[in-house]
Formats: sequence, structure tokens, C-alpha cells
Amino acid sequence: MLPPKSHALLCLCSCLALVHPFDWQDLNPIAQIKLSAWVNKIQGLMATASFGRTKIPRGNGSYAVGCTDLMFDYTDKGTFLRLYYPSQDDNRSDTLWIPNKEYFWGLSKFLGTHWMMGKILSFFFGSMTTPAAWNSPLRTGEKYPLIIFSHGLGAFRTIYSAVGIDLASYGFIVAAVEHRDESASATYYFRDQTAAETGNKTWLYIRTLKQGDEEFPLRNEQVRQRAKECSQALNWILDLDQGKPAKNVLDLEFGVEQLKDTIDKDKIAVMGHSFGGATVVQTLSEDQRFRCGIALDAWMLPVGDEVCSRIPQPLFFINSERFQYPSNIKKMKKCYLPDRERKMITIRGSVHQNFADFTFVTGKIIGCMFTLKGDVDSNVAIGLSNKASLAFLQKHLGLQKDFNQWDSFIEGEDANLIPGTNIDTTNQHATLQNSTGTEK
Ligand SMILES: *[C@@H]1O[C@H](CO)[C@@H](O)[C@H](O)[C@H]1NC(C)=O
Ligand SMILES: *[C@@H]1O[C@H](CO)[C@@H](O)[C@H](O)[C@H]1NC(C)=O
Ligand SMILES: *[C@@H]1O[C@H](CO)[C@@H](O)[C@H](O)[C@H]1NC(C)=O
Ligand SMILES: CC(=O)N[C@H]1CO[C@H](CO)[C@@H](O)[C@@H]1O
Repeated sequence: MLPPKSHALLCLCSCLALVHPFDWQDLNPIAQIKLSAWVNKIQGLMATASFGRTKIPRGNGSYAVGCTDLMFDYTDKGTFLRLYYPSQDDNRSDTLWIPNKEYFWGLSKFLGTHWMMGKILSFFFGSMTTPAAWNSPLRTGEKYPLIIFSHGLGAFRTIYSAVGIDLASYGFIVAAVEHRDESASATYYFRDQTAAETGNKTWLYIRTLKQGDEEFPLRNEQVRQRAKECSQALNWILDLDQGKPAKNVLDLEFGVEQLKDTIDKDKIAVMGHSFGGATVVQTLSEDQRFRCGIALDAWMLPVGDEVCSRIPQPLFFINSERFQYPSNIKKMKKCYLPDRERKMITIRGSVHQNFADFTFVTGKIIGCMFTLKGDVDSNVAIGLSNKASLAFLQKHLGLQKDFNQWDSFIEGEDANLIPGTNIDTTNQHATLQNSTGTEK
């Protein structure tokens, strides 16, 4: 039974559900509830027990996990990323999950809601943490494989911590970039050194498509910029690995010189969710330093038709059951060429948001109602996705670990997995019809 006050909670959470890049327009009216009603119910919301109990999971591996933010150089041409890494100790405070109120304002813009929604979101989630030790010293004595991670449309660098922390707990350094292509709900940079020293941030919010805008040209331009940003993030990290002096513009307690001699340079992969999945495909085609890629529920529209044929590296598609549709799967299949390693699995009962942290921060009923959660338990889904990823990474980066215990997941062998896809792509006519319906 839901207490009466949960009504407001449902409405609040509906707006999180709207983060789904393809559903939110349908749900928009729910979010347009009168603001006065919101304000009156905030007190009640605070008392609602289902809040606060849900949590982003700790990593399952044996390494303690640290987290820091790195920003290099000024202007929007620089690099901004959140780094998850094996750390020396975990007796520090946890990492703030969404560290600036402007991200919530950006989310509210992405959702097409009043800016007040951003304030309300900030009120509820602004002090939430994720289980990684903030600025903890990097664990020394070992070289780590590196993963560059690319976020989805309307997302930003911090909301894939369930993936980043888990992989770091198994001995990876994970760099989640924040893209400056106007696909992040919000991001910021500093214009110059003075701005950085005075903390004068310049915020860049998501660009929403106008009526009549053609989608492909914009998205294609964005995905190309995203791939460049992944490569540039890699350049910075490899420079630090070589011991080149660099200044973290954010001036945090974590000394970047700790990264010297810590990266296993032959073992670099790219990973991403949704628009970030398209970014994986684009990045692999442009930068051979990435030895393999993992695309989580990739949204393939942004990728040009010719790109798939230019990817020699192994590529793994991990899909949700509900998000995929024929034209998207067909585009993935374009990457399947003779002598190229391609794998695809689908997580049964999962939704698009099962790969992002939002799936963990709402209660079960609310999460299901607004497609932040699927029928499958969110912990089980992320566990399968992460373990399949680890097995794939071990195989194609040549790691000497025990991740091959999950090799069967790569083939889709589990009660909660489907080998390949649940989508039928054989009927071409139906495909075209249905895909337009799904995308918009
Ligand atoms: C964390 O623990 C280590 C030893 O395990 C200790 O040296 C260090 O001072 C501790 N740090 C904090 C912030 O408590
Ligand atoms: C921050 O930077 C902008 C643009 O350069 C400038 O207009 C503004 O005055 C600065 N604000 C402060 C407090 O320095
Ligand atoms: C950790 O392991 C438990 C039990 O196997 C699983 O339920 C959970 O999803 C795992 N967490 C992650 C982040 O993989
Ligand atoms: C799965 C699905 O939605 N299939 C539909 C695709 O479009 C054809 C024709 O419009 C429908 O008949 C199918 O039911």
C-alpha cells in the first residue's frame, strides 16, 4: 500500500523516468503538475520512507575504489572526466553523486519541465553519494587496464558509477568523460586561468531538437565530436602515465602525478551507453589504440552507414530487452563482417535505464512504473552486464585474471540472458514502419 503522500513522490519520480531519451515526450503532461502543489508536498516527501533506502551498489571485486574528477585545459575544447580507480584505502568519505545543482537544472531542461523541477531534484538527490572514496590515493605497484566511458543523451559523467565502480573494483581505471557536444544535460568549463582560479564556471546545457530539425546531421556531428573527446581523454591519461606535468584545473586533493606508470598501454578499451554506445562504434573506427569496445544498449542513429565496416577491433553489444527496435539492430548488424569478432546479448526483462545509476535511486514500484527499472532486478541486470563485460575484456585485452569464469555470459547463456537479440529483423517493411514509431 502506498501512503497518500507518495502521490507527490510518484510525480517527482516520473520526471526521472523522463530521462529515457525516447519516452519523455509522451509522459510530459505528468510533469506539468502545478508547482504550488509540489512545494506543499516537499515536507511530506521527506517523510516518505521509500526514499534514501535505495543505493548504488558497491563494486564486487577485491580492490578498494577511489574517485576523482579531472579537467585539463581551459575552454570547452578541453577534457573533463570522472576517474574511478583502485585505491589504497577506502576510509574516506564517499563521492558526491551529482555534485552541482546545474546538472539538475540541465536534467529539467532535457525533460522539458519547468526549472523548478531542477530545484526539487537537487533538493532530493543533491546530497546523495556513490560508494567510491573521494580523492583517495591511487593503489600503487601494478599497471591497470584502462576504459574510457561515454555517457548517453541527457546524461553526464557521474551517473554511470555502478559500472565504473564495479570495473575499478576488479582492477581497471575507468575514465567517464563528460561530453561538450551539447548532448550532456549540463557540463561546465573554465574560460581561462583567471576563471578557474576564481571558480567562475561557464555552463553549457543540452541542445534540444527544434520542431523540423533533422536529427541525423546534428547527431552525426555530435558523435564525431564525442569520439574525438574520447581520444583526447586517452591522450591526457597517457601523457600523465608518461609523467608529463599537467595541472588539473579543478585543483583537487588527488595529485595527478600518481598516474605516472600506472596504465597498461596495450590494454585500453572504450565503453558507453546509448548515444555513448554509438560513440564506442565511432571511436573504434577512428582510433586503433582502443583494442576493443563494449556498447551498452547502443542507439545507432548517430553513426554514419560507412563507419561499421571500418572497425577491425572486437565489439560487444549488450542490449536491453525493451529499448531495441529493428532498424537499430540492423545497423548493429552492419558491423558484422567476416573475420571480425562481434558479440551480442540481451538482458531479459531489462529497460534502457538499467545501465545508468537512476535505476538504483528510486523504489521498485516507482522505478517500474516509469521504466527506470525493468522486470529484472536492477542489481542482477548490472551484475550480468558487468561480468559479461569483464569476460569480454579479459579475452580481448589479454588479461591474466579469472574473468573467464563468466565466458558463458558473452554467449548469452544464463536464465536472464538472450543470446543475440529479441528483435526480429527479417521483415524489412515492418522494420521501417516500426522504427520510426519507436524513435520518436
Ligand atoms: C586511512 O587508513 C590508512 C591506513 O590504513 C591511514 O594511514 C590513513 O591516515 C587513513 N586516512 C584517513 C583519512 O583516515
Ligand atoms: C565570470 O566570467 C564571465 C565571462 O568571462 C564574466 O562576464 C563575469 O563577470 C565573471 N564573473 C565573475 C564573478 O568574475
Ligand atoms: C555483486 O554481486 C551480487 C551477487 O552476485 C550481485 O547481485 C550484484 O549485482 C553484483 N554487483 C555488481 C555491481 O555487479
Ligand atoms: C513489434 C511491433 O510493433 N510490430 C509491428 C510493426 O509494424 C507492423 C505494421 O505497422 C505491425 O503489424 C506490427 O505489429
